[in-house]
Amino acid sequence: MKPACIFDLDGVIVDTAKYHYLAWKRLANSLGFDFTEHDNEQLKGVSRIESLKLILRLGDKQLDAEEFEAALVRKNACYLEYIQQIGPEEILPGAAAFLNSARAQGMKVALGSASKNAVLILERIQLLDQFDAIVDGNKVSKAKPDPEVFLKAAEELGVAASDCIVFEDAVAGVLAARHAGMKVVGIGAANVLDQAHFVLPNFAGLSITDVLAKFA
Ligand code: B16
Ligand code: MG
Repeated sequence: MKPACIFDLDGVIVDTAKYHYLAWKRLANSLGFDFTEHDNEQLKGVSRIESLKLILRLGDKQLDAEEFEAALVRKNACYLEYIQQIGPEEILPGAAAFLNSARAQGMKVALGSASKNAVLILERIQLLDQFDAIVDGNKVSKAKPDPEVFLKAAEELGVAASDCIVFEDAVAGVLAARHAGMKVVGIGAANVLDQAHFVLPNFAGLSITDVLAKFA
């Protein structure tokens, strides 16, 4: 069977990590501690709830259940303010052309993202109609590195997990793809994403043919 592609969103298709960072920083500051860009690295691919737990640990801060829920709502409201401003110019280098190259080969394409805002972001960057299936944080109950998001994407596409190639920028996401029994291409730094089959710095100048050649 023809392989299918499953793309992570934040950090693979679009650069939204900086907006997550700004929103979490504002929340942390309002709770009385700082949150650095370095800390933010740990949140890549991590769900909203797990991200807040991690941030509170970093700030040595405890919230009761009601405050925790309110903090999640505040962070997302702030993130949405940033997201409303984005457009296709925020698509990462080469990502749209790469996606197109897979579709042009007749390959099925899915999104596999932890974000509950994925559809809104795809709308804003005008790529919503480029996916045969979209599995996001609203459709899964277990966060990456659990394989649920990618297994669901394969199921929605009607392809076997072993026929899927996942593109991921986060360690948790690479592990999720591995746990799903899929091939995985890391997008980012090779020393960080060392569990991927191979790593590309980004999609610039590449097409799906280059990736398929590596797996041949
Ligand atoms: P939201 P991905 C992930 O998206 C982000 O990398 C991560 O930083 C974020 O906390 C998570 O989505 C949840 O996002 O708050 O929008 O639901 O990389 O899996 O596409
Ligand atoms: Mg990501």
